[in-house]
Amino acid sequence: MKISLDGKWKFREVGSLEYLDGTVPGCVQLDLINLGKLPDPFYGVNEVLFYSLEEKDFEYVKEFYVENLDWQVKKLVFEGIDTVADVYLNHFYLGRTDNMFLKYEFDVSTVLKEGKNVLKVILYSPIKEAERLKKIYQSKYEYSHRSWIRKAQYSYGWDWGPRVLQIGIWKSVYLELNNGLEITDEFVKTEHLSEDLAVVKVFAKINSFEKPRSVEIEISDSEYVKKVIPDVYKSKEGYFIEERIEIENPKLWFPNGYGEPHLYTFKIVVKTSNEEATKMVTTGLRTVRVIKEKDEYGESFIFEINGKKIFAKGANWIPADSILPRLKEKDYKELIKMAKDANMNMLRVWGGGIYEYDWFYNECDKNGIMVWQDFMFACAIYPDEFDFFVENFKKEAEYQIKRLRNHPCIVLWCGNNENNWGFRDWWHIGDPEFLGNRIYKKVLPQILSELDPTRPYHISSPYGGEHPNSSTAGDKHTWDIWAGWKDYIYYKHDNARFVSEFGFQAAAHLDTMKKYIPLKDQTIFSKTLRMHEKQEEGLERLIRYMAGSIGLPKDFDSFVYLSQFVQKEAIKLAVEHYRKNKFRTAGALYWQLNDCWPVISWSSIDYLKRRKALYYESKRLFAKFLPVVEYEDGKLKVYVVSDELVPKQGQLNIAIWNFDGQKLYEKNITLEIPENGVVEAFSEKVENLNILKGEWLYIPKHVETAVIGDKIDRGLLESIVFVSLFVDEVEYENYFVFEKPINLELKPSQFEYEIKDDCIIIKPKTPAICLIVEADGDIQDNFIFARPAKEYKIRLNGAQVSRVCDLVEMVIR
Ligand code: BMA
Repeated sequence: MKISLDGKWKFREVGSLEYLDGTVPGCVQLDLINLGKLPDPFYGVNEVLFYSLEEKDFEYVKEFYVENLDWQVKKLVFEGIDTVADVYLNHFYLGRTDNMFLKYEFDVSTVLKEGKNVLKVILYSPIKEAERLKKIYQSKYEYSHRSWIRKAQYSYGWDWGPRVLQIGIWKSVYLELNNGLEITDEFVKTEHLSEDLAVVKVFAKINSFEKPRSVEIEISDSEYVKKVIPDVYKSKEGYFIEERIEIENPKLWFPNGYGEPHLYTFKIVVKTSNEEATKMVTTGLRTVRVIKEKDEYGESFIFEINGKKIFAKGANWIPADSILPRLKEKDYKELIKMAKDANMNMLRVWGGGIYEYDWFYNECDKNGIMVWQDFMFACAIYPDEFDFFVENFKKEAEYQIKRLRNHPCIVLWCGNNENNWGFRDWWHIGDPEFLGNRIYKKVLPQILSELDPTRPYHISSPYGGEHPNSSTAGDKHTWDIWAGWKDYIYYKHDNARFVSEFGFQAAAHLDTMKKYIPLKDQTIFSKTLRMHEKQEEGLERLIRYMAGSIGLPKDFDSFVYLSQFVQKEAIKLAVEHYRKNKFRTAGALYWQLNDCWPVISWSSIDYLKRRKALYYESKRLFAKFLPVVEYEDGKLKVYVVSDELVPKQGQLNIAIWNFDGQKLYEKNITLEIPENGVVEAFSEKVENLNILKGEWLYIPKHVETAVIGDKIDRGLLESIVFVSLFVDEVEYENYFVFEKPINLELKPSQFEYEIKDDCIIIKPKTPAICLIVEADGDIQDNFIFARPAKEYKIRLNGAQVSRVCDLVEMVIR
């Protein structure tokens, strides 16, 4: 039996006389906001008001009543405490917690009373605790505060996140009362998988004072039921089952875009003379491996699911709030659905956040989203030279692996984020024995070999090859572009084997920006705006890339839109290149899907789950078929990338227009598209496209030491190419211009629109590189490129349109 201790608690700062109303799950920050004692930290510069909390200690108290103590086992369970705390029940000291990622169970059989009980949790400042540890464990290395405490690293402030050091009981608390019967360590392991047969092994440990009278496993999905009576074994540690089960004609779990992510439920029921316990495991049947084979470029890094090579398409996932207990199942449902709708098949749970809530993995299981799961270490050296730290982490790893290993969505465990790259290039310490490596290279492989040998383990992200961030093997984080200020055109030179991070910043949705930035500060360089841009020289980069791509904005609104346009253009170029390079490159996960507060960041979905231009573009970029247009060696080329596992026939239309609205060229092609590959569908010299004018313009170009004029035919600067590919009656579109927008002879688009039946229908008379529909809700598509002679029908989902504008008119010319 479970007795929940969630809900109302009392809390106070240690030393204060007054108790306030608090909530569990929750945290000090959230309680103070709810009480009106502190404002919303995300508005304006309110973040700074929260800094002083991190130096303080807090006490949470709950009085509760228990009626019946007639149980043999009485446990107090904390699903999660953030982080350093002492726990007391009825003034008896139960113990200390020091890891946010652990579940804590205390035996309270001798202290729990019938009637009134008082539970007290004293939470200590994570900063002071880090100082204390530093003093005790004198080290020659300078570890930062955050490295000492097993706590979400982003909460100390990140280059997209505010500094909000959450302190509190962030997950549920309950009493677990029983007579000793419990099912633990359940693990459904696929041993063999083919079209007609799956062989799985079901493991579970049964804690019981007596030999169970009966154990049953029921395997089911909506159409299938099978019951098995497993043998029960006894060992020194207790009773357990290890049953081999065959499922004929199994339905497999497939990633998004490759079939249904089918799930089975395994229900384990155990009975003793006086008790019954049930455990449900919902899982999917699939195989996974990373193909690492030597080839002409180095060594491949290709995910293979159910025997098929999969190009990984998706993004990096960060915690969806800086105040975690605000997150609810609904948030995860919405965000994972959005990832699925954007045709993503993989998310990487990045190591500076948290092992996500169950909701996250459940939704990924259901939606076919593969998960690259980091362990929670990021961008730092960690004190694993000390056994206390390693022992603490071992418990964390054991708990989290057991908690997560039944989720078919998880396809890879990864030791950390960027630390091995850091050893080499940031801290210049080569490949040390400690500082984290003891965990990544020794502890984790060992624990995983025992607890979950079913998935590959990767030491770090990035990792592989001679250099941790190499292009010849393993995965790579491509940051010379954006972080390194390089032009985004250089994505085309990135031949990494798997790009697990690359990204470009943009402002949040305009409405989100306006909601959190006070009106008077809605200017590009206001201090407030700069507090909502967390990367050093982030705004400088935004301006640099705008200037290099399209030009500077006329006003604040234009700034928001232009930033989103540039972000989407840069990522478009990158993803097109990476996908066209399949399987030399076998994955493209952009940094980052989501936000934890309203900020200018690399995300495609902002904190309020509003879509940025990149989100809409992602749907096109990650679709099953992608037509890519390039201008190479004087030729216009169209490639078609296919993620379909069988060959297909397609109809390709290529049309070139000038910005005045004249069609200059058109061609229709029927083509055979190879399975899971790339084909060159069209190649023609520009001379044969009826677009050249024989009139030269000079565009500035960097040659050797100076920018000089580069001669280019005016026709190229006045043209825009639209491609439309039909496969199985679905249209896949793209557009292409011969130069960056800043060099083009752009003209504002002429278009009309009407609103009918909850749709907006846009009818362009002349081409547009980017039309923006301003509406007060989430509409089906936006930031569209548009050609004449086509109507663009966009579902409004009930939103009201306030205006439709052309991005070209937002630029200072
Ligand atoms: C990588 C990530 C994050 C960071 C991002 C953007 O370094 O792993 O640590 O937020 O790039 O700079």
